Amino acid sequence: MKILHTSDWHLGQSFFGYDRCSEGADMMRQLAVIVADERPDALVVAGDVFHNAMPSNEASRTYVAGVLALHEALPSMPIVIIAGNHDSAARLAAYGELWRLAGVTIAASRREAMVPVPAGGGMIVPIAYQHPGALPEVATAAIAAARRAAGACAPVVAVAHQGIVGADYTGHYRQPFLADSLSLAEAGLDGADYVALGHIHRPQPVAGTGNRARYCGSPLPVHFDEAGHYTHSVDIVEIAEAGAAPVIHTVPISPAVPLLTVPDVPVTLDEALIALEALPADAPCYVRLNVAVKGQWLPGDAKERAIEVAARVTDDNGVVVKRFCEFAITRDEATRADASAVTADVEELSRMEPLEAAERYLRHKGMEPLSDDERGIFEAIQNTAIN
Ligand SMILES: [Mn+2]
Repeated sequence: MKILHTSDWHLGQSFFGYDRCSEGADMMRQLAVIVADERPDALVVAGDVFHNAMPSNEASRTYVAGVLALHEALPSMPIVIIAGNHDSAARLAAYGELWRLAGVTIAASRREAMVPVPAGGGMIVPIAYQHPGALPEVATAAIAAARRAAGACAPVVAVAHQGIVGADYTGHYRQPFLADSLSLAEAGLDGADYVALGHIHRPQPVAGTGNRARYCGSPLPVHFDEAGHYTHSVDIVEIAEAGAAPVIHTVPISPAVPLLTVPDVPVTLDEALIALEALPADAPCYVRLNVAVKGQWLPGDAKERAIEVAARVTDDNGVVVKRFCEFAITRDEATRADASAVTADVEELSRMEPLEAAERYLRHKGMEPLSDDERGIFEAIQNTAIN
């Protein structure tokens, strides 16, 4: 049994005001080529198809055209898609019946999780994202039912969207709540021969499982911290029979518009602007400027200056080529020490007035202090809470 495992497409992401649909379409064209080359028995998408619960028309169109092209690349190949935490399950499932005509199974609810999809002599169990409290019972029952239906020798693959304890979130665009993480056994997923996981954007096996459970990672970086540290890719997974160790190889995906942090090390604002100016202008990129700051703040006109430098090069459609997005700020030693002095533990925080918490937060982030008006709002809140 050979499957193509992908997840976390995040179609329709708006990135600092730029629409990334065309990059998603390009990624899906690369996927279609991989499908034609590898001829897998099934393609599984382990959740976070869309970046938002309410994707734009353009994002929906990108998805429909892309999935249809994947189907046309290998019409006999079942495609199994589950909802992730970013997706609206109901919205994703709305056209489920229509998608069946193209060999696509959309699992967006508990009921659909119970219906395994036969592929390559084995069974695929789609388990849509759900509350970690509900997951174990659903997953255990679904995998056991698939095992019964498949017979003793046929491999069973579970597809799920869940944080698993011990996963490496380095570079992930958002730290998860640790309470959401379960072990593979706690999640009810340990009965499958392979667990195709989504949720974490860095490709990796689940520690201690060999390669029996893996995050394939997002095919495109969703945030600057995910770019440059590792290669984004999809996985080809081959399983000989039930109980056999999965054999994995990864196929890289190249982003149509790379996310660049410029330069590699923090420099002064002036030096960073020179580096932005010097970037090649033959292909579009997103840029985060890597700036070292003495004292608390960047100069007030830093953003305007960066936008002005970036705006000097546009493509034939008038779109800026070097898309300045934000600053990565490194503070000098003295400022860092000051920032650490404003942190508080949970106990201390629970006793703290909102005004003080807000002021400490702003100091910690190196942002400007509250104005008198803003202080007034906090004081009003505090007085309301007391009365
Ligand atoms: Mn995701």
